[in-house]
Amino acid sequence: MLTHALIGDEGKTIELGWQGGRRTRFHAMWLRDNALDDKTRSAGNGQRLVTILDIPAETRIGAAAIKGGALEVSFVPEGKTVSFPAQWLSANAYDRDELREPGWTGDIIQRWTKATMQNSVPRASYKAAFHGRGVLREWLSAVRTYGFAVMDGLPAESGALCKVSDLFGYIRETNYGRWFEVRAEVNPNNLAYTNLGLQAHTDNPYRDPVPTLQILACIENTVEGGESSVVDGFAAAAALQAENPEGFRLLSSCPARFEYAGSSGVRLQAKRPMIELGPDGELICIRFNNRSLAPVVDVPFADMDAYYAAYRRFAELIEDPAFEVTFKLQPGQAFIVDNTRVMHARKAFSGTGKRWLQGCYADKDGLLSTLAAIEHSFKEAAE
Ligand code: NM2
Ligand code: OGA
Ligand code: ZN
Repeated sequence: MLTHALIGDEGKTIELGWQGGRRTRFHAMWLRDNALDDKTRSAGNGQRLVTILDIPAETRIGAAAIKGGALEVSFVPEGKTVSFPAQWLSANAYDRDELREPGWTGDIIQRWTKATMQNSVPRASYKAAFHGRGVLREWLSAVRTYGFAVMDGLPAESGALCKVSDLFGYIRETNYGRWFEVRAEVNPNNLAYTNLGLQAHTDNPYRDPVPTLQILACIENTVEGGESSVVDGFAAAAALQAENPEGFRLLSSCPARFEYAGSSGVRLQAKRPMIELGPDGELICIRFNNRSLAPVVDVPFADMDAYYAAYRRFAELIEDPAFEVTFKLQPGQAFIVDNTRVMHARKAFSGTGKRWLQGCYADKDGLLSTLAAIEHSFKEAAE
């Protein structure tokens, strides 16, 4: 509920008062650019019809009034009057003064450890998710909040993992194929295709952009060992930052190098930090993979000792059982990880029995889009 609108800075800004005492300022230029009228945005698809150059640089607010739960603003020199719903203004307010520490994440992200996660692994049956939008919403929402989820009740057959990606988006095809067989091979082109244990890692850090989701589905698993585990990289990074801020700073500000050149005709290379922050310090991506780390050459000589100490400590935290959630995939089960956040590992397995997994990559933008669309439709239905 708006209580007042006060034009300031000779019309360059406006201060809005809200019931309860909150105040939020807006700029005339910002409001004009975000006008909701059908000359500014297409009524059909919501896309903006004008460019910044169509808006006069000297744009000011000439007059403003609160009218029935909306703010009405007249812009000069255009002489254009636009109405902004109060709810829209509240949802899009940018006038905040809280300072965010490097490594911050949004409220939707919840970090986890073994203690908080082992007995509450997010899980859905494929049938229930396929037939029920509510179940699918919960499952996708768990991927957004925790960075992983398990799905069971899939057919234990080749290609079943595509049913999982079909629920929300599209497979990202790579040099490994649309999907790949994960089983012990003779002359493997990747250590994943052996019976060796794999340290917790994110996949394909040598790719830019990295695949942001990975799905691993189990068709057969009668070996001894071969358990899967997942580790919240955001939780491990926060632990590193808490005990060694300088180490966190080095891993997040110096690029690492990653490379894969295990099969002929392929030389994938990327130059990215192990802990990536966005321009506003938001923690956005973990890249961690001992098999694919290339010589790191972008750390100042004077910092290399400290860089390696931080890398070691990060690895210790990632291997700390307190951060690790473990399960053994059964035929017909799959799990999905946010490959920008949650690391996955597997224990070594024996030569007797058979272990056959299939994996594929997909992308989080599509998953988040499907989730947002379901949430939007549920909200509309409730209104
Ligand atoms: N595979 C399973 O990122 C990696 O190199 C991990 C990827 C071969 C597609 C393994
Ligand atoms: C992979 C991988 C784990 C497993 O293929 O990327 O990490 O359980 N595999 O085999
Ligand atoms: Zn992997």
